[in-house]
Amino acid sequence: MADLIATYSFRPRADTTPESAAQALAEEETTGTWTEISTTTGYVRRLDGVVESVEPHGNGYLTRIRYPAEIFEPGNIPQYLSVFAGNLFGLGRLDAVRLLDIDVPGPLVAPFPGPRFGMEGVRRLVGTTDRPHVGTIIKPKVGLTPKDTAAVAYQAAIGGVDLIKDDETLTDQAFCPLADRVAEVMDRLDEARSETGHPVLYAVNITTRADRIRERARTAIEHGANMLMIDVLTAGFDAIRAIAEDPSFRVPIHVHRTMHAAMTRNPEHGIAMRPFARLVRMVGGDQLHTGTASGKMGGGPVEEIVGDNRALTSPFYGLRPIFPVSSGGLHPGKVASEIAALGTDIVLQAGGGIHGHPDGTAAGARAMRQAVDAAMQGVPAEEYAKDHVELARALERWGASPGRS
Ligand code: CAP
Ligand code: MG
Repeated sequence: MADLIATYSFRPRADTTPESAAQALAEEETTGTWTEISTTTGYVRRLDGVVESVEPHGNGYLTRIRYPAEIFEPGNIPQYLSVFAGNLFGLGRLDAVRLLDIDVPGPLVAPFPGPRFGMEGVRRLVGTTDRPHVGTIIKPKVGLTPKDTAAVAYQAAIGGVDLIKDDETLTDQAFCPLADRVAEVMDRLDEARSETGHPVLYAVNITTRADRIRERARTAIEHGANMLMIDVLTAGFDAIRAIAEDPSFRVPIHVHRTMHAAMTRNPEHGIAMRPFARLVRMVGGDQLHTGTASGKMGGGPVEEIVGDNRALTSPFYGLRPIFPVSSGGLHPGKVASEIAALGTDIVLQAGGGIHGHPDGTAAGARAMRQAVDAAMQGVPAEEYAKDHVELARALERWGASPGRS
């Protein structure tokens, strides 16, 4: 079986050569420790990590570590992470180290369900072929009653969004019980669909303790949910897998990545988004936040996001391509630059950028759709706004600015 190759950037401690720093990493994550030991018998050596390469990279180095496939328990993602994203980050001989990517061999991908819907399946549910999907997040993040949540959802739906999601901190609090919220929202979305003919997905946030995630998914679906949302890094990758591989749940999964910036943001130390993107596709996420080219979050360089999105959409052991989600500080004036940078196989999500529209949520949703239509027709937003009042009002408020918020 082919081995797993992990790529890291790193800076060795001043008194350590790059080669010995890389070797320390390989040993720590396989058969070694900080000193020679007498208990490592010969046959164990087949599990030694191997430093495949060390080369200069920026103001540090790049190394590729080969982890013998046998060291991994097939299908056990927590154990996979404990190897290629474990103790190494604390090793004293490295002043900084960042996991950039993982090349996972087929037999270690095979145990996972992969996406049940993927991008094409989600497009079929909404009835699109090639344009970006427009999503919104119910705002304020928390506090609205189920009925008021549903009223906001209705406005976004008649304005033309394809997706409405809970925010990442809304789950099943007393002020907005999940079952009531789902029932109210789905009723209002049915009402909107009878007026517009357009199906809208509502991703209800079922994030909860691991042993209750299935029960919560069942509650959501029993009350009419047509999409589920999970905060993957706070709930765990297996929370997604538990839903994706359960045949009784036949709705797509929207994956939020809150907490990621604690690991992804520092360009010198932590874990880049790409390994997370590959793992989310393996466990069965249908769409995943990967950042914006011009939003509010201090994301990495755009080419890194493009590469992360490619990890979601390129051929990967037959797993369906999944939808990248661009979200955070977006508004109609940023749609053209997002599409120019990230393409049209994308979900463009705006919370403040829809609910903050001067004429309200429905107008904000219409403005986002108009901005997408303009970009798809190659017409500058300012030009298109001349006969699309909602877009004009959004540009008056926020401008058409490609730069980050
Ligand atoms: C966006 C958002 C999303 C962020 C997450 C928020 O709201 O709902 O959680 O996009 O960041 O809470 O900020 P706004 P990322 O549209 O009002 O900014 O997508 O990078 O994971
Ligand atoms: Mg949010």
